[in-house]
Amino acid sequence: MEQQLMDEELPVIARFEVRRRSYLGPDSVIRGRPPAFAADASLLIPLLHAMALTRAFDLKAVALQRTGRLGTYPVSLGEEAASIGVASAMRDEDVLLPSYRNTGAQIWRGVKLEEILLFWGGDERGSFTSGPAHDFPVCIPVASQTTHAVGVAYAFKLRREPRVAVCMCGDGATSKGDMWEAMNFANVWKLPVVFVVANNQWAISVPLKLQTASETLAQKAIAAGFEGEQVDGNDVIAVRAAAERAIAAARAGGGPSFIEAVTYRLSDHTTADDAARYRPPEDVQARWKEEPIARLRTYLVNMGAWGKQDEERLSTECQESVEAAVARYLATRPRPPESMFDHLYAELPHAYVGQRRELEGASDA
Ligand SMILES: Cc1ncc(C[n+]2csc(CCOP(=O)(O)OP(=O)(O)O)c2C)c(N)n1
Ligand SMILES: [Mg+2]
Repeated sequence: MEQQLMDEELPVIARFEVRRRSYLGPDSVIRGRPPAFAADASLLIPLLHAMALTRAFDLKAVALQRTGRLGTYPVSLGEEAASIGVASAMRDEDVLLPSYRNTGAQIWRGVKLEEILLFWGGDERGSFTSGPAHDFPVCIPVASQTTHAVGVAYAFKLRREPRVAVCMCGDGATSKGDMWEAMNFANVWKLPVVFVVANNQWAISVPLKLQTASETLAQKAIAAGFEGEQVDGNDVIAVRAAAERAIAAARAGGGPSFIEAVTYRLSDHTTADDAARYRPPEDVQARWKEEPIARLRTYLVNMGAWGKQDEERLSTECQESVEAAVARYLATRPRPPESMFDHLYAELPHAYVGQRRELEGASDA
């Protein structure tokens, strides 16, 4: 009788690796071999601009919420590079499926600041944006956009369109069944979809180590048979490079990829949260050393491409854009109450016709 193999003598039939991409460190020094755009200030300055505008907008949105002029708002403080690095790698014809924390990506795609305010002010007209009409509205139900993205990518494949669905979500989303189902079929059907997970270490008050025992989130793609890469999510150069590569591969028929952008949520979860109740402020303070905006700014300064005057001009421009958008938002009249019946049915059922008529003229708006 043949001798039984010891467990450690069994043949290894598969091995997997997860790579990590980072170029611009917290010290603003470049390491490794970044793509050519890392040396091109004319491409980097718009990234800095968009990140600064996102931050100025967030700050103002919180002030509006605190004074009763906006609903609950999710700040993306510290995570601007993840949104903008990815959005800047997309083409107009690609489709963005954002989470609620991708304000920066929306801004990059051309959504107006007042439209974002309308959305968070509870006005659905904020989902009808000046950005590409095919982009999806902000997704609040965690991970549900992952399955939508697979549907979008399936349509691209069916129609033979060289377009890519770019789906953004958080670390918490990787624990949802939807995400697994989406990733599974994305690769069974070799669809042009890129899953980007901003791993900001928290899902409201749940820290990453209680979320998953996985060493990385990127490896979750491996079970579905495709590549997962981890990237320094506060290094906008690395995020953009990773997204460019994944999007190009998807467009060329290479199927899905997964990018885990490691970052840190410097703010409360939303304006309805008080993170000081579950994480020490000193921990958050320590993370400020890694935030993405100062990192890129110092790099540009060291390149001789950015100075004090540029910074002052940028700050004034951001301030002015935000203030002007807030004025337009506040001047937008609410929709009349009877509009709640619109867009629900192709033909309004009889029972509602009377109710709609009753409300007409009842509003002083
Ligand atoms: C399906 C679903 N369950 C629960 C919630 C409530 N909820 C809102 S945000 C959130 C945490 C999400 O964390 P993560 O995916 O890491 O994204 P982050 O907020 O950190 O960007 C939860 C549980 C929700 N919006 N949708
Ligand atoms: Mg999170």
